[in-house]
Amino acid sequence: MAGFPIFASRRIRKTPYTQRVEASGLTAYTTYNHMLLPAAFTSLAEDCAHLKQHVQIWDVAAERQVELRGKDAHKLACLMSARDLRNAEPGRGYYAPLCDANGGMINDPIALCLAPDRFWFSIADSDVELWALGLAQGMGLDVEIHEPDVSPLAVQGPKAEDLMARVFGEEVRSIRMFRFKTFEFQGVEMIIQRSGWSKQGGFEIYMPKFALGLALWDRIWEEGNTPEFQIRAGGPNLIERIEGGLLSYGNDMNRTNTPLECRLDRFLALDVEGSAFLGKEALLRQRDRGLSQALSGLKIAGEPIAPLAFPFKTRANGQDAGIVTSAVHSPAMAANIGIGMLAIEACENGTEIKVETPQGWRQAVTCPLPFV
Ligand code: THG
Repeated sequence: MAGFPIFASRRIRKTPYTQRVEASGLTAYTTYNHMLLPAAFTSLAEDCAHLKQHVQIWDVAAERQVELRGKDAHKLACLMSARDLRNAEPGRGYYAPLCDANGGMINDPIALCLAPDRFWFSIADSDVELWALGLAQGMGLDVEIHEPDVSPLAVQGPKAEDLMARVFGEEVRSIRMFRFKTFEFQGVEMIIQRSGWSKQGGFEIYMPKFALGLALWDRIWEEGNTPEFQIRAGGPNLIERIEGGLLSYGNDMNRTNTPLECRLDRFLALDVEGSAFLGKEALLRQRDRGLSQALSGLKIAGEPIAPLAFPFKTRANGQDAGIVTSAVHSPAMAANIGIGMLAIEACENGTEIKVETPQGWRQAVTCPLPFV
């Protein structure tokens, strides 16, 4: 696969942090919600090793917020979310699969309850704002929907809490998982949540003013650029997130998949009496019928594979056995690890399949997620 440059344009939005990211050794971008998202700095493997030891600052402004506000905001949030938000509490975030009427996944955001009549969906890569606008218009709901000027900046890694306490005060330590509190930076209030798309711990700052981005970055950098913290710029890391079994919408699943196929059962309000979200009936029917495919982990034999050209084809017993949606070599596990949407028979732990990698057909064996 040749790599071709992508021309910059107004349709691929810069973030408040782009200048700093590009001055911090960025080597690869991806795009997400029509915005730049840093994908690699030194190398995936070195970025991953550093993330597990120290602390990193991540430009995740591309995790855009879709705000629902007004009389019917809660009603619309509950309709859109397959996770039960009927008793959502202000100050809490909820990992919330969103489905269409057939149970197909629209997105898998974190839903933040800001107030009883105000929600943010902190979205993965699909146009949730348009989906929400269409639903509200079609149903005649009284709700304002927009994408606010909010650009998350993540601080991730085992030293994240100590660094954040230096910048925002000891109070940040009291934030529990997925909860958030409001803090002030240069006179501007911002939400800080204990969250982030890694398993190494950390926080996300919902920075609410584009023009303040560089000052916030610089303040964190100044505090973190010491032998104690050894801060580096980073981003969601392909190796670390596959090891941890974090799913990537658009890669591991899309609207042709249901959250049951994605093994997200524990986040679904299927057995909650009175829940009435879009896709509920379809998901109940699929659960009764049984799945024909599902996400599974897998280990791929041989030399390190290139994380390119997804999806990979698979075969088992001379038949198509589904696709590998993401895969990479993990130095820590000394193995090629991946995630696949595989035929249900192949999902049984220990099933041997064949996988077509960029370096040819390889032997692979399925295993549960997460890997670590
Ligand atoms: N943070 C914020 N917004 C986001 C993401 C984020 N938007 C895009 C994307 N990431 C949304 N998708 C996910 C997917 C998984 C998780 C969070 C967001 C996640 N999952 C944990 C897991 O699966 O182990 C735990 C979920 C739970 O226990 O509730 O963290 O990262 N702001």
